[in-house]
Amino acid sequence: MRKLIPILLLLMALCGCQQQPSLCIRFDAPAADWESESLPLGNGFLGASLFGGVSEERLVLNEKSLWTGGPGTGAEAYWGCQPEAAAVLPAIREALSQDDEQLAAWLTAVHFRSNVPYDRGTEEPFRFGFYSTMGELCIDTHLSESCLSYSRLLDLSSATASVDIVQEGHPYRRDAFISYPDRVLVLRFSGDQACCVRFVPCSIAEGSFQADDNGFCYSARLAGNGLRWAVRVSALGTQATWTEEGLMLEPSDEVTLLVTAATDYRMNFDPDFTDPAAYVGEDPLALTAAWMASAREKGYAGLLEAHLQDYRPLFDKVALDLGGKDSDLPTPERLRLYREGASDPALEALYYQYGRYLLLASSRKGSLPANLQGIWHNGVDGPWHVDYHNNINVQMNYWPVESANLDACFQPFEDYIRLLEKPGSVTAQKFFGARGWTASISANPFGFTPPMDSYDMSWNYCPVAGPWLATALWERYDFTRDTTWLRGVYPLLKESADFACDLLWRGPDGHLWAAPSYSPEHGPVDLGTTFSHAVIREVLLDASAAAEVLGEDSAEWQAVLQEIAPYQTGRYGQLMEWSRDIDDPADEHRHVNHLFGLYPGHTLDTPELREAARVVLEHRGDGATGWSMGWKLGLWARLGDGDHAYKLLRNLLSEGTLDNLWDNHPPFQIDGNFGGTASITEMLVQSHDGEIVLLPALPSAWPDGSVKGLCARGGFELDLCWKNGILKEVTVHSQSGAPCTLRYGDKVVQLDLPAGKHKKITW
Ligand code: FUC
Repeated sequence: MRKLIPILLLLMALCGCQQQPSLCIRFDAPAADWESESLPLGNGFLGASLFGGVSEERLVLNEKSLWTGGPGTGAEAYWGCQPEAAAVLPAIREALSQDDEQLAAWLTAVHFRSNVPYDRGTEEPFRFGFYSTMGELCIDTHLSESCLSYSRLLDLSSATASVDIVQEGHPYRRDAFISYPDRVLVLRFSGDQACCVRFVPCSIAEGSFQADDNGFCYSARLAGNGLRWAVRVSALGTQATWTEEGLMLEPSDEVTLLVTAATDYRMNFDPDFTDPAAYVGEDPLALTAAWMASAREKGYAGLLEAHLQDYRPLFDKVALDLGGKDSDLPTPERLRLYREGASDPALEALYYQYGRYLLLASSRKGSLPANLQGIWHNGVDGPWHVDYHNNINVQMNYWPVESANLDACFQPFEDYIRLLEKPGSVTAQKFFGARGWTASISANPFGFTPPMDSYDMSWNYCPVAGPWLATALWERYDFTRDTTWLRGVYPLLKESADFACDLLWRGPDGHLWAAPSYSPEHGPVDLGTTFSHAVIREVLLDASAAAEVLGEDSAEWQAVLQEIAPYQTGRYGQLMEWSRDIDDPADEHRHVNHLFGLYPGHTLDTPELREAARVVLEHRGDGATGWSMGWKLGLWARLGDGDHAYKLLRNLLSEGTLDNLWDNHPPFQIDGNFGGTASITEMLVQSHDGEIVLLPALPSAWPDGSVKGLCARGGFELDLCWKNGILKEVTVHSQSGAPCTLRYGDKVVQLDLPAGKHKKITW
């Protein structure tokens, strides 16, 4: 075997399959700024951002359910906030059919709003609520600020962070990780450095400290909704004494701090709308105590082993090599050179894997889904209350979940949809007189689904938000072919399709229109925006496909699909955003929702429609917010234009990315990271049109490379290897046993692989 290794390496190099570069985000100084320089760790529930200070280590701590607001602030007022707007729909539709957009817009703005404001300053208690940081963990050390060498890094392959400091000839090291199986943050100090540990709670906490087993516990209650939460800190490897100044540690060569945290929030899929305690669950003191006792028992080595056993198999499912060399340079320096035009495909691969890392760290079974900042937040409240935005953001968070082989992260998204279903059925009924359920733009963990109290339709009116969410359910099935699971989620999809049908209205021309509708955050109120129709098409196709798999009836949806107003091309050759040809070619608005049918949907499927979509992309330009660039990257990939997609990737990394590689809206908003990862996947493999297309948008910047473990619809995993821009080899692993068609350029191969088998094809 030994003799074979050099030959194997040579063969791999010849075929462009080099070894995966090491995947680290590196800094050569402590973080001076949380947003751009801290390093994120997480297990879906608990998040921490590490600063790596020399004389004082600092970590911002988050627990994803630490939310103000909800029915605990006054159940009656919270749930009884939706007017019977449906009665006004005929008048709005009549106005639209008379081309009286002004009246239609006025009636919609006045009636399609709840009485819940989005602006925190306008009511007390604030019912919608916001996500808040728990506080900061600060560890004083014996070290002085001057050091001989310093390195701080986040290793994506092990989900561990480390800090290495050399001072006066002595090495000091810190290692940190957050374990999903043990629900604990582990922070080890090697070399005698840590001396005092303090927890500084966020300013809205009302709580108290108590000494605990070699540590302390802070337990608190939020004013307003009464949410209870607790943080426990405990030291291993030294004697620790709780004092008023903090937890004092005896000198020791190795100290491990353990942190557990929880709130009493519980997801409730069937809430009683009159119960202020509808979302109240287990006692956080008991939970954190149990996790802590077990973590202390396991010790550092046992916790690390369990963490790696959990994390590594999930992360290692995908390996990506886009060529180029890994670099020891600090990441900000690499980014600086990149912004100046340097080629760094290894940085692009790192960015890709970072999106996978971040989803694994912010979305694991049992937790709420990744929010606008994933799980990481620094402060009381934050941009858009760090909530769940249903008109692109939360969906984009989950775009890479199947294609980039992250199925372990999906469950929170399914749970989120379930959280919205029952309250969303009230919204569907009251606002639209419709069956089924839906949501609006902003949501919270307490099932908030109506539009906000605002006359500004631009951000609070989006009735197809629910159907857009529901399309993720079919996507998961289509990738996994897990029919038992599909049976369980089918009611959510069916009810969403029913809602979509009821949202439509037969217009004067005989077609069905989503009247009134709105192009997200862009307007104006319209007879039927392209976006709304595209989402409705998608959910009806998805529900029909699911019905076929399960032997259910889909006749109504099939009939409606035939009658929706068709896509229209306007005077510039553009795909029209509205029912009227009012698009402005100079408009560079960040939302490109009317291209939903190109990506993530799949109904812009003729050469003419794709050309019309291309015109829109040309008009909108290659800039905008982080998430917008992440989306455009995927849209260009779907058009098969690898070089233009690559241009968007460069823009995203250069202009929409912070030094710690977090996506920058600005401010930090995580969706662009996930959109970036999903869209890079689209450059390498696509499977939305019934075939698996290999390297559909390979840019000339990546002549040689390889990828292992990308997923395709139908239940397949793919390993690819290319050289000089040409596919050399593909291995197809079948999980479902379904037949598949592989396409590379004009060449097509049909495969009929039994489940569990794989086949390698040399192209
Ligand atoms: C949508 C976007 C904004 C921002 C916000 C959180 O409203 O239009 O750009 O991303 O979500």
